[in-house]
Amino acid sequence: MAKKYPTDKYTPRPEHHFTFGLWTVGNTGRDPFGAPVRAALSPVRIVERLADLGAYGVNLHDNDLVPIDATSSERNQIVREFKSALRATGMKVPMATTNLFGDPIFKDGAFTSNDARVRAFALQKTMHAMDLGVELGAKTYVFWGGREGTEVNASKNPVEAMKRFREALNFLCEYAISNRYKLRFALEAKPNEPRGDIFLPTSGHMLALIYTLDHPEMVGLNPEVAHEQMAGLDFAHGVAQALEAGKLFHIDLNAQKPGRFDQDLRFASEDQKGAFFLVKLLEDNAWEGMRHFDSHPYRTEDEDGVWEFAYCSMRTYLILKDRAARFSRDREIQALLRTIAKRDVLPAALGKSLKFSRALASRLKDYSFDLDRLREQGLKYERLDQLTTELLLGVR
Ligand code: GCO
Ligand code: MN
Ligand code: MN
Repeated sequence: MAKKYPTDKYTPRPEHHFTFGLWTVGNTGRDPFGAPVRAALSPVRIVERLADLGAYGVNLHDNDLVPIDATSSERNQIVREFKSALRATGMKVPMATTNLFGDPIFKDGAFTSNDARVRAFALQKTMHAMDLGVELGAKTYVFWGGREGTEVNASKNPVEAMKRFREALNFLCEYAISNRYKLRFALEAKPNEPRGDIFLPTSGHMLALIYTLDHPEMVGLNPEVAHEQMAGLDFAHGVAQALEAGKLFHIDLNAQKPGRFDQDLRFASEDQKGAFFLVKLLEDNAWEGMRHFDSHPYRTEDEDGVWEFAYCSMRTYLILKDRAARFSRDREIQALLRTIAKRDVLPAALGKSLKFSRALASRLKDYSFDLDRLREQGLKYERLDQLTTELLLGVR
């Protein structure tokens, strides 16, 4: 990539903490209508190439690395080779997860399956996958319930499904605690696909569930750009709520056009303004998590295109980060923001804050507002948005 792109402030380096799933760059382009278009890449090759490009680490599902039917000696051999590639490159595995959707066993869900044997097997598989993740150094463990849903509403009791999902998470928190694993769990919501409807369809639903768990302090969120956009939501707003609640444990960066299937496009290849406000949010708040890409190269690409995709995911993030810094330095934008801040002051008669007291409540009930003035003021958001747009389009 060095030849194609200059070495500059947008050049990714390990300290930027960019990570990729093995399943992302490793995606072979198979889709419901067509066969793979690229050969599978070995995990060792992925680690080596991503390290060359400046990534910090890779994340994985158990079966991205170890096939589901591997014997224990095959498993150990694979893990040994993988660890030596990590050692040689300095790459890390900050996050691990379980594939609870690929095998036909999970066709009607894992933790919410109607079949108790499937639910038990899902726990068994997850415990082994947690052991693997911890062995590789993972600190975050993601739960994406891809098959936890229905096409046929009559087939599952949705109230019971919540209880089953909670029971599984409680079990696995206890498993982590009893093994002294320093893992934090990150729940990932998605409204549909591969199921017609998936339970806990948005980050907000997930957040509400967390506070009903036995160990809410261990559990947070892994919001994904595409998944919230599929639900028609503003991603940065959802992420901000998670951040404010101390629950943003991980993030899946990608892009999506509205009203489509889960496209898993390269980060910021669509909706650059939404991506900008996301990067600005993470950077302005000095969020310490990994900048993880959960996206796929276009099906038109050969292996070169895969590495172009990976490099440019990181490069675009850094360009947007630079734009966010520029936004903070832009005099005209900052002057407009100061006029907004100036309105954030209560009339002297009301005091400094709107925190309840009986005295404030009674003063407030008697206070007479200049309502016409409030009605008539223009807020200058047209100007603010145009300046933001010009900044993003590179003319500021
Ligand atoms: C998807 C999901 C997955 C998960 C991954 C890790 O829509 O396919 O986003 O990529 O993020 O399984 O849990
Ligand atoms: Mn994801
Ligand atoms: Mn996805």
